[in-house]
Amino acid sequence: MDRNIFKILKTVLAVFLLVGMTACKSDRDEDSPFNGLEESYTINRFNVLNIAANVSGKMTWSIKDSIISEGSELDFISPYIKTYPLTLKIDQNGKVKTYQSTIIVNKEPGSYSKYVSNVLDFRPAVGQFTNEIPEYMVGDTSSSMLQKAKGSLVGSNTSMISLGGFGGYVVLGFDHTIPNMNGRDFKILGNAFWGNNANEPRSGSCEPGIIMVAYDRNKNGKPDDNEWYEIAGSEYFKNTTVKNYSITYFKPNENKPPVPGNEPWQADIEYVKWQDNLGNTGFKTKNGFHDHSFYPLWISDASYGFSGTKIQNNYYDQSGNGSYWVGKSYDFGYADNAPNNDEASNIDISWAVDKNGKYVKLPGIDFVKVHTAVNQEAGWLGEVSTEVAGAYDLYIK
Ligand SMILES: [Ca+2]
Ligand SMILES: [Ca+2]
Ligand SMILES: [Ca+2]
Repeated sequence: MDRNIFKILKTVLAVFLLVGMTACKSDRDEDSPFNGLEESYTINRFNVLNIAANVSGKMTWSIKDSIISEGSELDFISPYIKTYPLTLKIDQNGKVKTYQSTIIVNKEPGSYSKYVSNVLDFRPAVGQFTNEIPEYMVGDTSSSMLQKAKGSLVGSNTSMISLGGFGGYVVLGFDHTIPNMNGRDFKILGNAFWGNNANEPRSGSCEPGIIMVAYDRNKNGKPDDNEWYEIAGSEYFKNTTVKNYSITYFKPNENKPPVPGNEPWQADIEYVKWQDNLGNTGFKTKNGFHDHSFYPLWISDASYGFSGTKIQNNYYDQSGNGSYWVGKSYDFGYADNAPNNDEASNIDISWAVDKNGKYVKLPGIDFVKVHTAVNQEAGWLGEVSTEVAGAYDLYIK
């Protein structure tokens, strides 16, 4: 009996000791000093390597002489198959420790596409090319229209889609992370072209679209709400730009008697009613060149809306008599705002800002969203509507 009690006591004691030791061990781990970098890290190109130094102090991560991060975590990405010498300096109240490592960047298995690999969402606003590119057929739904947008935009052999007026958007995905290197990183294809007025060389058919970018930080294959950042183009910080603009379009009754305007092309000047959050309201005109619904026919709701950044109208009547309208190209940072072979169609991920307009440092991006940036009708040309004809990573040759 006594011996048995002793045995039980011994076991209980051992359990206590074990629990105590485990507790001590985990306590010690949390307070433990940074154990240094691994001897080397291996990552495939176009993938982000994350290294965290869980210790207080001022960090400086560098490759040779160039500082690549000053945060407690390093997000490293490279488009090159290469070995990089990595140095981390940690300054704790003047006491500096230096750690060395190497990052080995390998080629990915298979090969990545430089082009769009997926279209995740497509929702055009009201427009003369809505229901036309891509073409709506009876029975189409938002998911079959999304498939059509995919057919247009995925891969190297693309055709364009139209986003309609303000707010209409498309969301594109890539099969890898487009790295944010020095300078511009990716291109969005549109159908912009220059006009023939030598006094206005950078104007013509320019229908700017706001660009948003997302880095898939949580690696769930989706752009989450808190992963989106806006590319601050040349107009972003100007007081002519409206952040958080929103507009609602009301589904027209296609059988109502039209109200023709003074111009022969104005088939119905009271066609689609709209209102915005600035107290403006009006009608979008039905253009006689397009005899079909301008409201997406797969959307049955009585109204639908969009919100986002709106920039100043860029079209004006150059002829003075309504015959020749041109759009001025903005300097940088927009889609469908300059010809595809112009530097202005290339985008630098470093232009990304958060909701407060503060620049963010992204290692790269996995998703791009484009929405039509202006709410303007340019005479007989109709509404200014961004077209998207694909996109590509500038680092994959
Ligand atoms: Ca860049
Ligand atoms: Ca995500
Ligand atoms: Ca266009």
